[in-house]
Amino acid sequence: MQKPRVWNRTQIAEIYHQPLLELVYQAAQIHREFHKPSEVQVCTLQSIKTGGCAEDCGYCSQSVHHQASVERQKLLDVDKVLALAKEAKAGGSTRFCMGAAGREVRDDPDFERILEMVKGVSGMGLEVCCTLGMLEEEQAKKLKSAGLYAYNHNLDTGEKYYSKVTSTRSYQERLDTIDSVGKAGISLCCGGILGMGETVEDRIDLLYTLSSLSPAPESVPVNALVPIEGTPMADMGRVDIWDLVRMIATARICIPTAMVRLSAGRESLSDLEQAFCFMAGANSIFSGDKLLTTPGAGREEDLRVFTLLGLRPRQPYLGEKM
Ligand code: SAM
Ligand code: DTB
Ligand code: SF4
Repeated sequence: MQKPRVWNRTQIAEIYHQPLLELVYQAAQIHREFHKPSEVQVCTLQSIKTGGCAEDCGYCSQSVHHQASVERQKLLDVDKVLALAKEAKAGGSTRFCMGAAGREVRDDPDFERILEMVKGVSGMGLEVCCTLGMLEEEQAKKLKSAGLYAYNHNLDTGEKYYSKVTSTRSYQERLDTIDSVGKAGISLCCGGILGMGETVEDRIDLLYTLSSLSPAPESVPVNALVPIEGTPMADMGRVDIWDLVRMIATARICIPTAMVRLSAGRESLSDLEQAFCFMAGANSIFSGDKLLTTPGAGREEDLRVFTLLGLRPRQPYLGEKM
């Protein structure tokens, strides 16, 4: 297996702009070198605290600055979350990702409760991931001790476009949290969103930043914007499928060891479009009928696509503890 290499921005742009089929072919080759091409990791996403967020991320249904009709939900109970994780495991998921609305983690009883959730879910032999906003190194260490496997903290887009997406936090703050996650020895899940009005240059900037992170992200979610009524991005059209394929393929080539997760927006892709994304190196999905606040494709539908394309869910590799 080739060692992952370091790319400069020009090289990433050259990869991205290759003739499409050449790009997909190259990505498929790298995919086969670093991963089993028929295996897809199935993950479950669970919102553990919903809505009422003080940040103003333009795509998000959970911000108090927007008028999206999302019902607020305080932090769920530990037992409820553990029951949902058990269900997810029984349904074939090997990773359970808990998402909470909010700018940052605070040292309060809610955080203690989240630590309990992490302990419980990791005790089930599931990879446990959290996305809770900004995090200090000490908090990251506590999550690590509780058994956290990965932390999701997206850069969303390139640095230059970031202020058009969110005004209440900076790119540097995102990078600082990413740094704390790395220092605590937690693997990083970090990616972005396509279709927020950004240019190809912004996407290449994002890929360059992601591929330069050290350690490299273990997982790179590629989201296609789900336009949500009441948010400033409600009227953005659907992102071009070939842009999505190019992004996935370039991420696969430049960060070959990462799980490239075909995330939000998958539910509106046709079988053919999803097939192209898997061909281009996507090897993970969120399964089930709900993402955080928007509908998912549904487990039956996911299984149908897997059968159609000859894909199989990746087996858990973490030790069974329960
Ligand atoms: N509050 C935390 C934070 O901002 O990091 C975690 C939750 S946030 C909802 C997780 C990620 O979901 C965002 O960084 C964004 O990339 C993605 N996301 C949220 N809403 C989306 C949408 N409407 N379409 C596509 N991706 C979305
Ligand atoms: C990520 O990059 N995508 C997931 C996960 N990380 C947390 C979130 C998608 C959210 C889609 C919009 C919603 O359901 O509210
Ligand atoms: Fe809040 Fe996260 Fe939504 Fe931004 S993406 S508004 S921080 S929940």
